[in-house]
Amino acid sequence: MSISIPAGLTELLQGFTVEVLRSQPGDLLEFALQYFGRLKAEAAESGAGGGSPAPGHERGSLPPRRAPARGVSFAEEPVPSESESGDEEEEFAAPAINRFIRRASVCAEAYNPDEEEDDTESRIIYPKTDDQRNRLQEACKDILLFKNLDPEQMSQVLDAMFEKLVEGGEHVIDQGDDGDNFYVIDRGTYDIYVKCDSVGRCVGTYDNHGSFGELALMYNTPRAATIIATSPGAVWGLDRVTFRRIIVKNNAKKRRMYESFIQSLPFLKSLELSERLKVVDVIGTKIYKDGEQIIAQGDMADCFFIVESGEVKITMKRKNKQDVEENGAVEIARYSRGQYFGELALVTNKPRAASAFALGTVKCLVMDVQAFERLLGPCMEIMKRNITNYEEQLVALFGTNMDIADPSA
Ligand code: 1OR
Ligand code: 1OR
Repeated sequence: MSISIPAGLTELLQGFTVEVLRSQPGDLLEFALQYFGRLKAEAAESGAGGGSPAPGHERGSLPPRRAPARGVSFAEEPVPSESESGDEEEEFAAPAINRFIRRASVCAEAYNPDEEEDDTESRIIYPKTDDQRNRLQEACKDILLFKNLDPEQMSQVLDAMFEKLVEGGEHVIDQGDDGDNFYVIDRGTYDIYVKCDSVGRCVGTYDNHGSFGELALMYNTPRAATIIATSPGAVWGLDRVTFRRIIVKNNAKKRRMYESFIQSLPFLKSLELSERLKVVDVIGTKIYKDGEQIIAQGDMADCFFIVESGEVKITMKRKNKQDVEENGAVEIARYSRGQYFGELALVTNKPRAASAFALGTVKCLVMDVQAFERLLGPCMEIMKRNITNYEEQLVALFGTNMDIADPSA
Protein backbone atom coordinates (compact mmCIF):
# COMPACT_ATOMS: atom_id res chain seq x y z
CA MET A 1 0.00 0.00 0.00
CA SER A 2 1.41 3.40 -0.86
CA ILE A 3 0.43 6.59 0.89
CA SER A 4 1.07 9.80 -1.00
CA ILE A 5 2.34 12.74 1.02
CA PRO A 6 0.86 16.00 -0.23
CA ALA A 7 3.46 18.44 -1.53
CA GLY A 8 4.45 20.94 1.13
CA LEU A 9 3.12 18.93 4.08
CA THR A 10 6.57 18.26 5.55
CA GLU A 11 7.65 21.92 5.23
CA LEU A 12 4.34 23.09 6.63
CA LEU A 13 4.59 20.94 9.72
CA GLN A 14 8.29 21.62 10.13
CA GLY A 15 7.68 25.38 10.00
CA PHE A 16 4.95 25.09 12.59
CA THR A 17 7.03 22.83 14.86
CA VAL A 18 9.98 25.21 14.73
CA GLU A 19 7.73 28.11 15.72
CA VAL A 20 6.21 26.15 18.59
CA LEU A 21 9.63 25.20 19.91
CA ARG A 22 10.83 28.75 19.53
CA SER A 23 7.82 30.47 21.09
CA GLN A 24 6.76 27.85 23.64
CA PRO A 25 3.13 29.03 23.53
CA GLY A 26 0.91 28.36 26.51
CA ASP A 27 -2.04 27.33 24.40
CA LEU A 28 -0.92 25.16 21.50
CA LEU A 29 -4.29 25.01 19.78
CA GLU A 30 -4.72 28.77 19.96
CA PHE A 31 -1.20 29.23 18.61
CA ALA A 32 -1.89 26.77 15.77
CA LEU A 33 -5.06 28.67 14.85
CA GLN A 34 -3.10 31.92 14.72
CA TYR A 35 -0.18 30.39 12.87
CA PHE A 36 -2.11 28.67 10.12
CA GLY A 37 -4.60 31.52 9.79
CA ARG A 38 -1.73 33.93 9.28
CA LEU A 39 -0.06 31.61 6.78
CA LYS A 40 -3.26 31.34 4.80
CA ALA A 41 -3.70 35.12 4.74
CA GLU A 42 -0.10 35.62 3.65
CA ALA A 43 -0.46 33.00 0.93
CA ALA A 44 -3.64 34.69 -0.31
CA GLU A 45 -1.90 38.07 -0.28
CA SER A 46 1.07 36.83 -2.29
CA GLY A 47 -1.27 34.98 -4.61
CA ALA A 48 0.53 31.71 -3.93
CA GLY A 49 -2.53 29.98 -2.58
CA GLY A 50 -0.39 27.19 -1.18
CA GLY A 51 0.96 26.41 2.21
CA SER A 52 4.57 27.54 2.15
CA PRO A 53 6.07 27.98 5.59
CA ALA A 54 6.23 31.47 7.08
CA PRO A 55 9.48 33.42 6.82
CA GLY A 56 11.66 34.26 9.85
CA HIS A 57 9.78 35.70 12.77
CA GLU A 58 10.46 38.80 14.81
CA ARG A 59 7.74 38.36 17.39
CA GLY A 60 8.14 36.44 20.56
CA SER A 61 5.13 34.23 20.45
CA LEU A 62 3.07 34.83 17.36
CA PRO A 63 3.67 34.53 13.67
CA PRO A 64 4.83 37.83 12.17
CA ARG A 65 2.20 40.36 11.30
CA ARG A 66 4.23 43.03 9.61
CA ALA A 67 7.74 44.19 8.92
CA PRO A 68 9.34 46.44 11.55
CA ALA A 69 7.80 49.86 11.19
CA ARG A 70 9.66 52.74 9.64
CA GLY A 71 7.40 55.40 11.05
CA VAL A 72 3.97 55.98 12.40
CA SER A 73 1.21 55.40 10.00
CA PHE A 74 -2.40 54.81 10.83
CA ALA A 75 -4.27 53.94 7.69
CA GLU A 76 -8.03 53.85 7.44
CA GLU A 77 -9.47 50.79 9.06
CA PRO A 78 -10.06 48.24 6.32
CA VAL A 79 -13.71 47.36 5.96
CA PRO A 80 -13.80 43.61 5.48
CA SER A 81 -15.88 42.46 2.54
CA GLU A 82 -17.62 39.15 2.78
CA SER A 83 -15.20 37.52 0.38
CA GLU A 84 -12.17 38.61 2.38
CA SER A 85 -10.51 36.69 5.13
CA GLY A 86 -11.54 38.57 8.26
CA ASP A 87 -8.05 38.51 9.72
CA GLU A 88 -6.20 40.15 6.86
CA GLU A 89 -4.34 43.38 7.50
CA GLU A 90 -2.62 46.02 5.45
CA GLU A 91 1.00 46.60 6.36
CA PHE A 92 1.02 49.14 9.23
CA ALA A 93 -2.75 49.54 8.99
CA ALA A 94 -4.73 49.22 12.18
CA PRO A 95 -7.11 46.32 11.69
CA ALA A 96 -10.85 46.73 11.97
CA ILE A 97 -12.09 46.71 15.53
CA ASN A 98 -15.06 44.54 15.00
CA ARG A 99 -16.12 41.99 17.55
CA PHE A 100 -18.04 39.94 15.01
CA ILE A 101 -15.10 39.08 12.79
CA ARG A 102 -12.72 38.22 15.61
CA ARG A 103 -12.05 34.82 16.94
CA ALA A 104 -14.53 33.88 19.62
CA SER A 105 -11.83 32.82 22.04
CA VAL A 106 -10.70 36.41 22.45
CA CYS A 107 -13.67 38.73 22.27
CA ALA A 108 -16.53 36.52 23.28
CA GLU A 109 -14.82 35.34 26.44
CA ALA A 110 -16.53 36.75 29.49
CA TYR A 111 -14.50 38.41 32.21
CA ASN A 112 -14.88 35.80 34.85
CA PRO A 113 -11.47 35.00 36.22
CA ASP A 114 -12.85 32.74 38.93
CA GLU A 115 -13.81 30.28 36.23
CA GLU A 116 -10.32 30.03 34.78
CA GLU A 117 -8.70 26.70 35.57
CA ASP A 118 -5.64 26.61 37.69
CA ASP A 119 -3.82 24.31 35.34
CA THR A 120 -0.37 23.91 36.78
CA GLU A 121 0.37 21.32 34.08
CA SER A 122 0.56 24.09 31.50
CA ARG A 123 3.26 26.05 33.33
CA ILE A 124 5.59 27.77 30.94
CA ILE A 125 9.26 28.03 31.81
CA TYR A 126 11.81 29.95 29.78
CA PRO A 127 15.29 29.13 31.05
CA LYS A 128 17.30 32.29 31.77
CA THR A 129 20.93 33.19 32.25
CA ASP A 130 21.97 34.83 35.54
CA ASP A 131 22.21 38.15 33.73
CA GLN A 132 18.70 37.77 32.30
CA ARG A 133 17.29 36.73 35.66
CA ASN A 134 18.85 39.78 37.36
CA ARG A 135 17.61 42.17 34.69
CA LEU A 136 14.15 40.59 34.80
CA GLN A 137 13.95 40.94 38.58
CA GLU A 138 15.06 44.55 38.40
CA ALA A 139 12.52 45.34 35.64
CA CYS A 140 9.67 43.68 37.56
CA LYS A 141 10.32 45.03 41.04
CA ASP A 142 8.14 48.12 40.60
CA ILE A 143 5.48 46.64 38.34
CA LEU A 144 2.23 47.41 40.13
CA LEU A 145 0.28 44.52 38.64
CA PHE A 146 2.77 42.15 40.29
CA LYS A 147 2.65 43.82 43.71
CA ASN A 148 -0.17 41.74 45.17
CA LEU A 149 1.12 38.36 43.98
CA ASP A 150 2.30 35.80 46.49
CA PRO A 151 5.89 34.48 46.10
CA GLU A 152 4.81 31.30 44.30
CA GLN A 153 2.69 33.25 41.79
CA MET A 154 5.55 35.71 41.26
CA SER A 155 8.01 32.94 40.61
CA GLN A 156 5.66 31.38 38.03
CA VAL A 157 5.35 34.76 36.32
CA LEU A 158 9.13 35.24 36.21
CA ASP A 159 9.64 31.72 34.85
CA ALA A 160 7.13 32.31 32.07
CA MET A 161 8.58 35.61 30.91
CA PHE A 162 10.70 35.68 27.78
CA GLU A 163 13.04 38.36 26.49
CA LYS A 164 12.23 40.09 23.22
CA LEU A 165 14.69 42.50 21.63
CA VAL A 166 13.14 45.42 19.79
CA GLU A 167 14.49 47.71 17.10
CA GLY A 168 14.00 51.46 17.02
CA GLY A 169 10.77 52.15 15.13
CA GLU A 170 9.32 48.70 15.79
CA HIS A 171 5.64 48.42 16.71
CA VAL A 172 5.56 46.26 19.83
CA ILE A 173 1.76 46.51 19.91
CA ASP A 174 -0.68 47.76 17.30
CA GLN A 175 -3.98 49.30 18.27
CA GLY A 176 -6.90 47.08 17.27
CA ASP A 177 -4.96 43.80 17.31
CA ASP A 178 -5.85 40.88 19.55
CA GLY A 179 -3.81 40.71 22.76
CA ASP A 180 -1.05 38.11 22.78
CA ASN A 181 1.38 39.19 25.52
CA PHE A 182 1.79 41.58 28.42
CA TYR A 183 5.13 43.42 28.35
CA VAL A 184 7.49 44.74 31.02
CA ILE A 185 10.17 47.11 29.78
CA ASP A 186 13.76 46.01 30.29
CA ARG A 187 15.26 48.99 28.49
CA GLY A 188 14.49 51.50 25.76
CA THR A 189 12.03 54.28 25.15
CA TYR A 190 8.58 53.80 23.71
CA ASP A 191 5.83 56.11 22.44
CA ILE A 192 2.15 55.47 23.09
CA TYR A 193 -0.09 56.34 20.15
CA VAL A 194 -3.85 56.37 20.29
CA LYS A 195 -5.77 56.62 17.07
CA CYS A 196 -8.54 59.16 16.80
CA ASP A 197 -10.34 59.54 13.45
CA SER A 198 -7.58 57.47 11.80
CA VAL A 199 -4.91 59.85 13.02
CA GLY A 200 -2.43 58.52 15.56
CA ARG A 201 -1.65 60.93 18.37
CA CYS A 202 1.23 60.43 20.77
CA VAL A 203 -0.39 60.48 24.23
CA GLY A 204 2.53 59.43 26.36
CA THR A 205 5.88 57.70 26.59
CA TYR A 206 7.70 55.04 28.58
CA ASP A 207 11.28 55.78 29.52
CA ASN A 208 13.23 52.63 30.33
CA HIS A 209 10.73 51.28 32.80
CA GLY A 210 7.08 50.40 33.18
CA SER A 211 4.76 47.94 31.51
CA PHE A 212 2.03 47.85 28.91
CA GLY A 213 -0.34 45.52 27.12
CA GLU A 214 -2.44 44.49 30.13
CA LEU A 215 -5.79 45.88 28.97
CA ALA A 216 -6.47 43.56 26.04
CA LEU A 217 -5.60 40.58 28.21
CA MET A 218 -7.62 41.70 31.24
CA TYR A 219 -10.79 42.66 29.43
CA ASN A 220 -10.59 40.63 26.20
CA THR A 221 -10.68 43.76 24.12
CA PRO A 222 -8.64 44.79 21.07
CA ARG A 223 -5.38 46.61 21.81
CA ALA A 224 -6.26 50.14 22.95
CA ALA A 225 -3.05 51.83 21.79
CA THR A 226 -0.03 51.39 19.54
CA ILE A 227 3.34 51.11 21.28
CA ILE A 228 6.35 52.04 19.16
CA ALA A 229 9.98 51.70 20.24
CA THR A 230 11.82 55.00 19.79
CA SER A 231 15.21 53.41 20.50
CA PRO A 232 16.64 49.91 20.34
CA GLY A 233 15.53 48.12 23.49
CA ALA A 234 14.20 44.99 25.09
CA VAL A 235 10.97 43.93 26.74
CA TRP A 236 9.94 40.91 28.78
CA GLY A 237 6.82 39.22 27.44
CA LEU A 238 4.29 37.26 29.46
CA ASP A 239 1.89 35.15 27.42
CA ARG A 240 -1.82 35.73 27.59
CA VAL A 241 -2.67 32.36 29.15
CA THR A 242 -0.25 32.77 32.06
CA PHE A 243 -1.29 36.41 32.49
CA ARG A 244 -4.94 35.41 32.78
CA ARG A 245 -4.24 32.41 34.97
CA ILE A 246 -2.26 34.44 37.51
CA ILE A 247 -2.80 38.20 37.17
CA VAL A 248 -6.46 38.25 36.20
CA LYS A 249 -7.28 35.70 38.86
CA ASN A 250 -5.41 37.79 41.42
CA ASN A 251 -7.38 40.85 40.28
CA ALA A 252 -10.59 39.11 41.29
CA LYS A 253 -9.14 38.83 44.80
CA LYS A 254 -8.09 42.51 44.69
CA ARG A 255 -11.62 43.50 43.72
CA ARG A 256 -12.99 41.67 46.74
CA MET A 257 -10.44 43.40 48.98
CA TYR A 258 -10.61 46.96 47.67
CA GLU A 259 -13.93 47.42 45.92
CA SER A 260 -15.78 48.93 48.87
CA PHE A 261 -12.79 51.09 49.88
CA ILE A 262 -12.48 52.52 46.35
CA GLN A 263 -16.27 53.05 46.20
CA SER A 264 -16.06 55.10 49.39
CA LEU A 265 -13.46 57.62 48.17
CA PRO A 266 -15.03 61.05 47.68
CA PHE A 267 -12.48 62.21 45.11
CA LEU A 268 -13.44 59.32 42.80
CA LYS A 269 -17.13 60.14 42.94
CA SER A 270 -17.18 61.35 39.33
CA LEU A 271 -16.29 57.86 38.11
CA GLU A 272 -18.84 55.29 36.95
CA LEU A 273 -18.89 52.03 38.92
CA SER A 274 -17.21 50.15 36.06
CA GLU A 275 -14.40 52.72 35.94
CA ARG A 276 -13.84 52.42 39.68
CA LEU A 277 -13.48 48.68 39.28
CA LYS A 278 -10.85 49.31 36.61
CA VAL A 279 -9.03 51.46 39.13
CA VAL A 280 -8.94 48.45 41.46
CA ASP A 281 -7.59 46.27 38.62
CA VAL A 282 -4.55 48.46 37.99
CA ILE A 283 -3.56 49.46 41.52
CA GLY A 284 -0.73 47.82 43.41
CA THR A 285 -0.22 47.87 47.17
CA LYS A 286 3.03 49.20 48.63
CA ILE A 287 4.01 49.06 52.29
CA TYR A 288 6.39 51.60 53.83
CA LYS A 289 8.21 51.34 57.14
CA ASP A 290 8.14 54.08 59.76
CA GLY A 291 10.21 57.04 58.50
CA GLU A 292 10.63 55.64 54.96
CA GLN A 293 10.57 58.15 52.14
CA ILE A 294 7.69 57.63 49.72
CA ILE A 295 8.28 60.65 47.47
CA ALA A 296 11.36 62.89 47.16
CA GLN A 297 10.88 66.55 46.32
CA GLY A 298 12.43 67.34 42.93
CA ASP A 299 12.21 63.77 41.56
CA MET A 300 10.47 63.00 38.31
CA ALA A 301 7.05 61.49 38.93
CA ASP A 302 5.51 58.33 37.58
CA CYS A 303 2.82 57.37 40.07
CA PHE A 304 -0.07 58.44 42.27
CA PHE A 305 -0.87 57.30 45.82
CA ILE A 306 -3.97 56.66 47.93
CA VAL A 307 -3.44 56.02 51.65
CA GLU A 308 -4.97 52.72 52.71
CA SER A 309 -3.67 52.75 56.29
CA GLY A 310 -1.24 54.70 58.47
CA GLU A 311 -0.27 58.33 58.19
CA VAL A 312 1.81 60.15 55.58
CA LYS A 313 3.71 63.36 56.31
CA ILE A 314 4.28 65.84 53.46
CA THR A 315 7.29 68.14 53.82
CA MET A 316 8.65 70.89 51.64
CA LYS A 317 12.09 72.41 51.36
CA ARG A 318 12.18 76.07 50.67
CA LYS A 319 14.29 77.52 47.92
CA ASN A 320 15.68 81.06 47.98
CA LYS A 321 15.80 83.42 45.03
CA GLN A 322 19.02 81.87 43.65
CA ASP A 323 17.22 78.52 43.56
CA VAL A 324 19.38 77.16 46.36
CA GLU A 325 17.74 74.98 48.97
CA GLU A 326 17.55 76.49 52.41
CA ASN A 327 18.12 74.09 55.25
CA GLY A 328 15.29 72.20 56.84
CA ALA A 329 12.04 70.98 55.45
CA VAL A 330 8.70 72.20 56.72
CA GLU A 331 5.81 69.86 57.33
CA ILE A 332 2.94 71.08 55.20
CA ALA A 333 0.34 68.34 55.36
CA ARG A 334 -0.63 64.94 56.77
CA TYR A 335 -2.72 62.35 55.02
CA SER A 336 -4.50 59.27 56.33
CA ARG A 337 -6.84 56.54 55.08
CA GLY A 338 -8.81 57.52 51.98
CA GLN A 339 -6.72 60.58 51.12
CA TYR A 340 -4.48 60.86 48.07
CA PHE A 341 -1.15 62.52 47.24
CA GLY A 342 1.38 62.64 44.40
CA GLU A 343 -1.18 63.95 41.92
CA LEU A 344 0.38 67.41 41.53
CA ALA A 345 3.46 66.41 39.53
CA LEU A 346 1.31 64.24 37.25
CA VAL A 347 -1.18 67.02 36.62
CA THR A 348 1.39 69.77 36.11
CA ASN A 349 4.02 67.56 34.45
CA LYS A 350 6.66 68.96 36.80
CA PRO A 351 8.99 67.36 39.36
CA ARG A 352 7.58 66.43 42.77
CA ALA A 353 6.71 69.64 44.65
CA ALA A 354 7.20 68.11 48.10
CA SER A 355 8.45 64.98 49.86
CA ALA A 356 6.32 62.32 51.55
CA PHE A 357 7.35 60.13 54.52
CA ALA A 358 5.67 57.25 56.34
CA LEU A 359 4.67 57.93 59.96
CA GLY A 360 4.51 54.42 61.38
CA THR A 361 3.78 51.62 58.94
CA VAL A 362 1.95 52.93 55.91
CA LYS A 363 0.08 51.01 53.25
CA CYS A 364 -0.63 52.84 49.99
CA LEU A 365 -2.50 51.96 46.85
CA VAL A 366 -0.37 53.04 43.91
CA MET A 367 -1.34 53.74 40.31
CA ASP A 368 1.04 54.45 37.42
CA VAL A 369 0.86 57.69 35.45
CA GLN A 370 -0.66 56.07 32.35
CA ALA A 371 -3.50 54.54 34.38
CA PHE A 372 -3.91 57.85 36.23
CA GLU A 373 -4.34 59.69 32.93
CA ARG A 374 -6.49 57.01 31.38
CA LEU A 375 -8.85 56.49 34.30
CA LEU A 376 -8.92 59.59 36.48
CA GLY A 377 -9.79 62.24 33.86
CA PRO A 378 -13.30 62.65 35.30
CA CYS A 379 -11.83 63.32 38.78
CA MET A 380 -9.45 65.98 37.55
CA GLU A 381 -11.75 68.89 38.37
CA ILE A 382 -11.81 67.94 42.05
CA MET A 383 -8.03 67.46 42.12
CA LYS A 384 -7.37 70.76 40.39
CA ARG A 385 -9.61 72.55 42.87
CA ASN A 386 -7.52 71.07 45.68
CA ILE A 387 -4.32 72.12 43.94
CA THR A 388 -5.62 75.68 43.92
CA ASN A 389 -5.97 75.30 47.68
CA TYR A 390 -2.29 74.29 47.92
CA GLU A 391 -1.34 77.54 46.26
CA GLU A 392 -3.34 79.61 48.72
CA GLN A 393 -1.79 77.77 51.65
CA LEU A 394 1.64 78.07 50.13
CA VAL A 395 1.31 81.82 49.91
CA ALA A 396 0.06 81.88 53.51
CA LEU A 397 3.02 79.78 54.68
CA PHE A 398 5.91 81.17 52.68
CA GLY A 399 4.52 84.39 51.22
CA THR A 400 5.20 83.18 47.68
CA ASN A 401 3.71 80.69 45.29
CA MET A 402 7.17 79.26 44.49
CA ASP A 403 7.13 76.31 42.11
CA ILE A 404 3.54 75.23 41.86
CA ALA A 405 2.42 75.50 38.28
CA ASP A 406 -1.00 76.65 37.25
CA PRO A 407 -3.06 73.43 37.35
CA SER A 408 -5.46 74.76 34.78
CA ALA A 409 -2.63 75.33 32.28
P1 1OR B 1 -3.48 47.09 25.60
O1 1OR B 1 -3.46 45.62 25.84
O2 1OR B 1 -4.76 47.70 25.19
C1 1OR B 1 -1.95 48.78 24.37
O3 1OR B 1 -2.37 47.43 24.48
C2 1OR B 1 -1.46 49.23 25.70
O4 1OR B 1 -1.05 50.57 25.79
C3 1OR B 1 -2.57 49.15 26.73
O5 1OR B 1 -2.92 47.81 26.92
C4 1OR B 1 -1.95 49.89 27.89
O6 1OR B 1 -1.12 49.03 28.61
C5 1OR B 1 -1.05 50.91 27.17
N1 1OR B 1 -4.95 54.29 26.70
C6 1OR B 1 -4.90 52.99 26.43
N2 1OR B 1 -3.83 52.20 26.59
C7 1OR B 1 -2.73 52.77 27.05
C8 1OR B 1 -2.69 54.15 27.33
C9 1OR B 1 -3.86 54.93 27.15
N3 1OR B 1 -1.46 54.43 27.80
C10 1OR B 1 -0.76 53.29 27.78
N4 1OR B 1 -1.51 52.28 27.32
N5 1OR B 1 -3.92 56.30 27.38
C11 1OR B 1 -2.74 57.10 27.57
C12 1OR B 1 -2.48 57.53 28.98
C13 1OR B 1 -1.13 58.20 29.09
C14 1OR B 1 -5.21 57.01 27.31
C15 1OR B 1 -5.32 57.70 25.98
C16 1OR B 1 -6.63 58.37 25.78
P1 1OR C 1 3.53 65.84 44.01
O1 1OR C 1 3.34 64.89 42.90
O2 1OR C 1 4.12 67.14 43.73
C1 1OR C 1 4.32 65.69 46.47
O3 1OR C 1 4.37 65.11 45.17
C2 1OR C 1 2.89 65.77 46.91
O4 1OR C 1 2.63 66.41 48.13
C3 1OR C 1 2.10 66.63 45.94
O5 1OR C 1 2.08 66.01 44.67
C4 1OR C 1 0.79 66.75 46.66
O6 1OR C 1 0.03 65.60 46.48
C5 1OR C 1 1.25 66.79 48.12
N1 1OR C 1 2.06 71.88 47.90
C6 1OR C 1 2.45 70.92 47.06
N2 1OR C 1 2.20 69.63 47.24
C7 1OR C 1 1.50 69.30 48.31
C8 1OR C 1 1.07 70.26 49.22
C9 1OR C 1 1.37 71.61 48.99
N3 1OR C 1 0.42 69.62 50.15
C10 1OR C 1 0.42 68.33 49.85
N4 1OR C 1 1.07 68.12 48.74
N5 1OR C 1 0.98 72.62 49.85
C11 1OR C 1 0.38 72.32 51.12
C12 1OR C 1 -1.04 72.64 51.26
C13 1OR C 1 -1.61 72.05 52.53
C14 1OR C 1 1.34 74.00 49.56
C15 1OR C 1 2.77 74.24 49.97
C16 1OR C 1 2.95 74.74 51.31
